[in-house]
Amino acid sequence: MRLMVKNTGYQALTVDSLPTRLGGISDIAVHIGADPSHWTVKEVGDGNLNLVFIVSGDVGTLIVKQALPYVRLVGESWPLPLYRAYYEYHALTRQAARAPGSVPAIRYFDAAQALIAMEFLEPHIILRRKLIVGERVEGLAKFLGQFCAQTAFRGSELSLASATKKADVALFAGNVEIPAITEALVFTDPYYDAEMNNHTDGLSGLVAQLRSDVELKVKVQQMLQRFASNTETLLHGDLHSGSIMSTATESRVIDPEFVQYGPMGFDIGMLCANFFMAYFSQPAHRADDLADYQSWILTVVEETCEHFDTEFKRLWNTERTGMLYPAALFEDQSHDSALACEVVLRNIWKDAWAFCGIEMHRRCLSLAHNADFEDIDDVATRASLEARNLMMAAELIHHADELKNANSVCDLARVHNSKDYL
Ligand code: SR1
Ligand code: MG
Repeated sequence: MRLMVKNTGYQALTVDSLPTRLGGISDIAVHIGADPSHWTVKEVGDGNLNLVFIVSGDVGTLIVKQALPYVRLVGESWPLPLYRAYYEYHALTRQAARAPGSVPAIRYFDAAQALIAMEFLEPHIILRRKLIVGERVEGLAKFLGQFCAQTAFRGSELSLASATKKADVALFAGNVEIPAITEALVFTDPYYDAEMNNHTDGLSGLVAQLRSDVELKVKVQQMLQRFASNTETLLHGDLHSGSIMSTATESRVIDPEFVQYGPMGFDIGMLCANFFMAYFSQPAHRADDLADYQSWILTVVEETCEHFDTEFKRLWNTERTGMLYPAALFEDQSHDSALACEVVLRNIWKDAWAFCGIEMHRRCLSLAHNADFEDIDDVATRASLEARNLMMAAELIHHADELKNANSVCDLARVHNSKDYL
C-alpha cells in the first residue's frame, strides 16, 4: 500500500503556532501540560530534512518532529514527500518491538501533518557531537551491536513468517523518494562530478583518481544493486552517529525515516563508517589524549561487531522461526546449523565492509558531509585527514570479501591513519 499524504491541510508548525495547534490533543497535553499558554517551544532541527521542536510545559517535555515538503538542507527547489513521517512512524514501532528500549517512545502521530510527537531524551546528546569533543559512552558497543543484530534478525525471514514479512515489504515499498536520495547521494554521485557534490580543496587529485577507478565503480554499483533489490530485512537506513543519542552510559537510536527493506549488512556497515570517520578526524579535534581516544573508538567498532555476532548467533539458536534455515533441515536431523549461521554472517560482513567504504566516500565527496570533518576549519588539515578516510574506504570496497573480521578492518584504519597522502 502506498500512502499518499496530500499537502491538503498540511501546515508547517512554527514556534508560535505550535501551542495553539497541538494544545488540544490529549495524547500530547498529558505529557507536557494541559495549559498550552504555559508551553515553551524551541526549534532545534539541525538535520538535513525536518523541523524538530522541544516543547516543555508544567508536566514535562516532548519532541515534536515534523517533515517539511522539501529538503531543508537545499530548500524548496528539492521537494520531498511528507509521507516519510508515516514510514518513520512504522519503523519506530517495529524497532521498539524488535529491540526494546532502543528508540524513543511515540506519544502521538498525525500522518496528514507528517508529525510525530515522541519522548524527549535527556540528558542525551547526539553521539557525533560526543565523538567530536572526545567523550566516551559506556555500553555503546553492546547497545549498538545488539540493536543492529536484533533489528536485522527479527525483521527477516529468519524470524518472521513469510506472509508477514512480504506484506511489510509491500508497505515500505511505497517509500520511493527517500531511498532515491541514498541511491543517488551515497552510491552514485560520489563517483562522478554530480551537480550537488563538493569536496575539500586539496583533494581534487585524489578524487579524480577515485572517479577514474572503473573497478571501484563497478563494485559500488554491485552494492547499489544489492541495496535496491535485496529485501532481507527492515533497515534503519541512515544509521550514522547523528542518528544516535547518548548520555555517558545510555544510548538510543533515532530518526529512521530512511527506513526500507535491504541487505542485513547495510546498517552495521554505515555505522562502522561513521566511527571510522570520527577516528580519522580526531587529530584535528584534540592533541591531549589523542591516541587513547582514537583507540577507544576502534575498540567500540571491534566490540560492536563482536556483540553483533554474539547476538545474531543467540537469536539464530533461540528465535529461528521463519522459513529460512529451518530446524526441520538441521536440528531435527541432528545436523548442527552453526556452519549455516557462519555462512550467513560471513555474507553480512562482506556486504557491511563494502557499504562501510561507500559511506566513508560519500560523506567527503557528495552532498551532506558530516561535522567530524566539516568542523575542521583548517582546510589543509581537513583535506589530509579526509584523504586517509577516502583511501581506506577504497580499500574496503575493493577488498570487502577478503577482510577477516572487524579487528583486521581496524588494523587497516591504523595503517591509513599514519599515512600522508597529499
Ligand atoms: C538530502 S538528505 C542528505 C542526507 O541526510 C540524511 O541524514 C541522510 O544521511 C541523507 O543522505
Ligand atoms: Mg536523519
